[in-house]
Amino acid sequence: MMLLGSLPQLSAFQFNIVDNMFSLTVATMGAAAIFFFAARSLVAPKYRPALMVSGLVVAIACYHYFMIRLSWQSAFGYADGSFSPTGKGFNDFYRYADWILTVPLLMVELIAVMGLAKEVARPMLTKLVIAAALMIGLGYPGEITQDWTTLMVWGMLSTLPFLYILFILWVELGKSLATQPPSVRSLVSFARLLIVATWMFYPIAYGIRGDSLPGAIPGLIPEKSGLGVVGTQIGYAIADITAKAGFGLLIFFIARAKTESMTDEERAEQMKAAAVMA
Ligand code: RET
Repeated sequence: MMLLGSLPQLSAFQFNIVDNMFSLTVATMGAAAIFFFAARSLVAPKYRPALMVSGLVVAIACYHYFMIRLSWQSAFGYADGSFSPTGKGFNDFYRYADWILTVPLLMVELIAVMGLAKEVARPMLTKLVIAAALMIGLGYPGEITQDWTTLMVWGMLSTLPFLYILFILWVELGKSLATQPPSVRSLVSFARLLIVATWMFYPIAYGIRGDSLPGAIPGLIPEKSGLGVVGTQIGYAIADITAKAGFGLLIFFIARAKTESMTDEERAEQMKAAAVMA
């Protein structure tokens, strides 16, 4: 929760663009959830858990963005052409609660669709999940502070596990690329690239929040201009749509391509195994 009174006054445009962005995000996440759950039947049983997890990620985000939007609307009140803080604050906790659930699930999604051997997948997933929890937990105190030094210290601490995650994905998962069928190799490598590219936006959005902090970002974001708060919220929302719904779609394409490259015998065998389990 941001400290009371720390939010800047916003113009109607600034308030509405964030409010509309949250609304768009709720709709996108909800629609993506329906799609991923329904699309399970289009892929081989082996890849269905990956789609199930994609659906859960966007369903969790749909709920959280709904709550984030409600909190945004109660944090500001309209009077005389602009939106002033009501004093109720804007609850950032929803976002961190969302990440702590969804980031590990995104890792599960990626590893599940790769279909790696258990001996390779388990330790990699354990490392990724622990690092993700540390990254998010360490970032939170900086997100809610009103002090630059605190923001920078926690931000930097959180960046360490972040870099570790990028390293594991790039190097260790890179090695596993060779085990993927040639038809999906470029899709899997694109998924890895999408993670690295979209995840970079999070620390950037975190840093530009500074206009509610003394001094803000000199020459870039003036104090109390609203630019930092608005930029951070829009940045996180765009990054979340790409990292959850966009990434999930890519996982679906990979699962579909792998299903299509299976021989008829392999497919029949998996169907039989799935029927036995059901
Ligand atoms: C924080 C704090 C500042 C330093 C870093 C951060 C990284 C956050 C990331 C979040 C990713 C979230 C995703 C959610 C989608 O479901 C915590 C902002 C490095 C990378 C992918």
